[in-house]
Amino acid sequence: MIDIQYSSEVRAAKEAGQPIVALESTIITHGMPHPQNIEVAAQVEQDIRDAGAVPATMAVLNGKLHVGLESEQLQELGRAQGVAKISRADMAACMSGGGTGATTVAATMIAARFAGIEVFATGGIGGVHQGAETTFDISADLHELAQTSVTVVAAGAKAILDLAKTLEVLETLGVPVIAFGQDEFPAFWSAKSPLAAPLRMDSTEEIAKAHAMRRALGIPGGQLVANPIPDADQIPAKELAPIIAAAQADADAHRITGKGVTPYLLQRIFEQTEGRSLTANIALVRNNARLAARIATALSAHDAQVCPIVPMPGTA
Ligand code: PSU
Ligand code: MN
Repeated sequence: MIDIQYSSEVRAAKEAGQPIVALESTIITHGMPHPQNIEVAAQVEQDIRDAGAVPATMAVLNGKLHVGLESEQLQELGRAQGVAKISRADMAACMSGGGTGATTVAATMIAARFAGIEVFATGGIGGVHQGAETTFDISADLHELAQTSVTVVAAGAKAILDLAKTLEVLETLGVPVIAFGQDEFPAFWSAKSPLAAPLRMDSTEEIAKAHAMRRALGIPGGQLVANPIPDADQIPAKELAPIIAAAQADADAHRITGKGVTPYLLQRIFEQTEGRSLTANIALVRNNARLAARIATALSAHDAQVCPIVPMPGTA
C-alpha cells in the first residue's frame, strides 16, 4: 500500500547490511538558497560515503516516499519552486494525494524508522520559538524525538529559538540530549551556549550503545546528539544576537506564522550576515554528517557483536 522507492545505493546498502545515514530535504528546499543548496546536499552525501556509510536523503516525490535520491532527483528537488515542507501532520496527506514535499526533521525520522534506518544527520532541529508563551510555536520535531526511535545528530538548536525552553520541553518529553565532547549545549552557529547539556558523551561507541540500550528496553523515541560547530566556522553569539532579534521582530511585524517562521528567519539572517550564516551552516551540517556516519558504523558493529549475522549455509 505504501509506495516506497529506495535509491539504488540505499537498496544495495540494505542488502549488504552496511551502515546508512538518513538526511532531510527541507534544508535543501527551504533552508538554503539555490544553487548552494544542491551543491551542499551532494557534498553532505559524499561526506557520509567518505566516512564509510551510505546516505539516504528522504523526500516525497509525486506521492512516493523516496529513501535515498538519485542524483538527478536531488538536483530537480533543489531547483523546484514552491515545494511543500512536510512534517508529521501533513506527510500522509501529501503521499495519499500524490504530492511532492521536502521532509523536515520530524518527517525524515518517520521515513527513516519506516525504512529501518536508525541514524540521521541534519543542521539544527526545530524547537521552542521565542515568544512561544503567546504563540505556542513549538516544532513538531520535539514530539517526533519523543516517539520515533532514531538518533538525530544536530548542532544543537538554532539560536533563533528559545534554547532554554527547548531543553525543558525535551526533558519533559523524555528525550536524551547528548552533547558530543563538551559539557555545554551547542547553539548552532556557536559551539557553546550558557546552558549545560543534560548528558555528555565523548565517543561514537558510547552513543551507539546508549541507542541500542533504549531499543533493548523498548523505550520509544530517539536521542538528540548535539554536535558543536567546528571552532573555525563559528559566528560569535554576541554578533548574531542583534541580527536574530531584528529578524524575529520583522517576522512578527509581517505576521509570519506556522511553518513559515523558520524559513523566514533563516533567510533574513542569511541576508543580514551577508551569507556568513550560510557558510557556517554548511560547515556544521557536514560536521554532523561525518559524526552520524561514525555513529551508524559503531551501531552496526555493536549490533553485529550482540547478534552476529550467521552466514547462510553454502555462502560462507
Ligand atoms: N536546520 C537548518 N535549516 C532548516 C531546518 C533545520 O539549518 O531549514 C528545517 C528542518 O527541516 C527542521 C525545520 O525540521 O526547519 C523546523 O521547522 P519548524 O520550526 O517549522 O518545525
Ligand atoms: Mn513552528
